[in-house]
Amino acid sequence: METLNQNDDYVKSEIERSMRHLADPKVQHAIKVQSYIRSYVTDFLREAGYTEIAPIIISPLTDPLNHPVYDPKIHAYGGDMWITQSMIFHKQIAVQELKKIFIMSPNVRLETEEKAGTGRHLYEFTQIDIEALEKSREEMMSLAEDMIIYTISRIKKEHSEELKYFHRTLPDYQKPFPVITFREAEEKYGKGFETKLSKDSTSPVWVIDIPLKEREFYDREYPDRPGILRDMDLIWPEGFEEASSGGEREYELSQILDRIHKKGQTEEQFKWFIELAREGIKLTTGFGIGIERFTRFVCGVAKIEDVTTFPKVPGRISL
Ligand code: ASN
Repeated sequence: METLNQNDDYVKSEIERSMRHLADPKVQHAIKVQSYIRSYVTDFLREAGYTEIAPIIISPLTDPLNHPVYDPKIHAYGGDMWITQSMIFHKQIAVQELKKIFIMSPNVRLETEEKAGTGRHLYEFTQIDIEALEKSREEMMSLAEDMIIYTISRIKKEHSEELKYFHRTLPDYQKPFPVITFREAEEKYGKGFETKLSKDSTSPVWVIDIPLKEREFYDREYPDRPGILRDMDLIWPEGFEEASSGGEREYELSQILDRIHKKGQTEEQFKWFIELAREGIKLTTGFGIGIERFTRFVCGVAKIEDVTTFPKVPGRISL
């Protein structure tokens, strides 16, 4: 197979596409909205006592994810490192000392080609990733609600011209957002309920108690409900689907090992984290919200590519 990034015609057409994209007024307006969202969520978190830490780009430890992606592995210095898929473990470690943190965290997830047309997937994106020490899931859900309400209300107040450009009206969402358990959602909407739940909702809605088989190993199990986790996803309304995922984290070594085995993963893959857990870590809880998805929702646009400068659509090598 010819390597796409070595073909001159491909490079030329991609550059032209990038230039057209950047010149598109819709894209320019959405990028402004993204910039306001970045500013308001960080204002809110600093005010709430959270410290911003710098993103990690490469490490021997990253999120395994619970869905198949191409391996972003780099071989260097006689060992393997991964490009960050999420900073989950770094959050959990840093917050032991810093107590309340957030990161504007660029993530690379080399999604498979069939995700190209979803309107929701980019293989490089940024999430605002938040973690706090010894807080409960419910406390963090409340923080997320305040953050979203604050951000949307500032955009409505200070940048109504941008919402007008997109013919977008956003209600004043009320706290607490509705909550549905994973089981209730499956009973009501069937398997893979996210699209239906999102279309059926007029407010962001929480899905809680997501089972282990649907998640990575690191979220915390209810002590008395094996296989059910103290975690939460936030779903945007109006069909915009997933906004956020998060949960309380497992912190006891025996639980962490048990979970890695149950998920069919190897201790070798997580030895840096296992070693830390052996030293002793405390309960932490957090979540991450995709900035591009947040922007897509606020602008009400169909394609996530339209809210960012250099979109990386799965399957395409792009600038
Ligand atoms: N940021 C997410 C969390 O805090 C993890 C992820 O992005 N996979 O749970």
